[in-house]
Amino acid sequence: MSFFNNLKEGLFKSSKNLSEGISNIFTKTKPNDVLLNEIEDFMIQADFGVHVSQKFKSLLASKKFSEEELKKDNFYKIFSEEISKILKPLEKNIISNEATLQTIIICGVNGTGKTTTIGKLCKLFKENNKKVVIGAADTFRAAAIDQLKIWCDRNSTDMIQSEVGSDPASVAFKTIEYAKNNGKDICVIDTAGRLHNKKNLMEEFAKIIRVIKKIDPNAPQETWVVLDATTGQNAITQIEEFQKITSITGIIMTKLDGTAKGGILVAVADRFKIPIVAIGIGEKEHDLNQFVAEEYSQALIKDL
Ligand SMILES: Nc1nc2c(ncn2[C@@H]2O[C@H](COP(=O)(O)OP(=O)(O)OP(=O)(O)O)[C@@H](O)[C@H]2O)c(=O)[nH]1
Ligand SMILES: [Mg+2]
Repeated sequence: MSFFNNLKEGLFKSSKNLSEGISNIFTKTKPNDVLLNEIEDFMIQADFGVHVSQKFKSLLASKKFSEEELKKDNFYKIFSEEISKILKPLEKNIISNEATLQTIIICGVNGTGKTTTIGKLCKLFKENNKKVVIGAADTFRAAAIDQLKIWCDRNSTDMIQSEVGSDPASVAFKTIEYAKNNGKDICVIDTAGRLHNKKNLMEEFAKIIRVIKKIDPNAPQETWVVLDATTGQNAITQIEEFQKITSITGIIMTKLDGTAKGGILVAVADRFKIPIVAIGIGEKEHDLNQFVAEEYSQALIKDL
């Protein structure tokens, strides 16, 4: 299956909902201002956020597209081109070409898909001949460590762990130490899902960042936040809270296969201008795609 078909299939709900909704708007001829308002409302419902929706409406209004130009098929083209313009500058490669050890911390609130994403990353890194070690710094639950271990074993990837309840910062430290001593290219640290409004948990996250600098002053080279697309606009608050602790260098949005509202990625991109690394479109190990703006923009609204 081609990358594009895979993406389209993964984004099925999002694109079906968007395309159908837009299609319904275009069923009757109506004055352009009514049409534009309906498009704006629809985009807000699809989680593109107020700002992007209004901006798009103004653009359509200012360009004075003729009724002919605003026919459904042509609209799809205009729409995906504009969305792509927002997303394009934010494309970021999952695999970096840096020669030095890259430590990637994965953060995010409970259940967004952090551990699963790390599992998928293991596979991808391995396919790209990267030497990887994973740190199980979610020490709260034994199940969390076991879950990560399964993914690592499946991809013959080393994993550093400690007892349940031990200090996550110390696991992170040991993982980087191991990476340095064993010539690894990439070190990925899994962290516990934390409610972004729980102060002590956020402080603990800050501690991980502080402690790893003792072994590598430039670490973490990357801090990627994993967001669950089905939580909608709440993703905005989550980023704001994590950004108070450290600078977020990449976004991975998961569960885009399970939502009818793929617009949230565009809302987040427009608001924060944080690079987008990858998108999750399923629970299996191959369900992680490098983020490509144009393909995402097209898959979001293509005729099915
Ligand atoms: N449909 C779908 N499910 C996903 C995706 N990514 C993760 N999941 C599922 O989401 C659930 C939670 O995933 P985890 O990886 O355990 O999430 P987590 O962020 O590590 O959770 P905590 O460690 O408890 O905070 C699991 O059932 C995953 O299979 C995705 O892209 N699509
Ligand atoms: Mg987890």
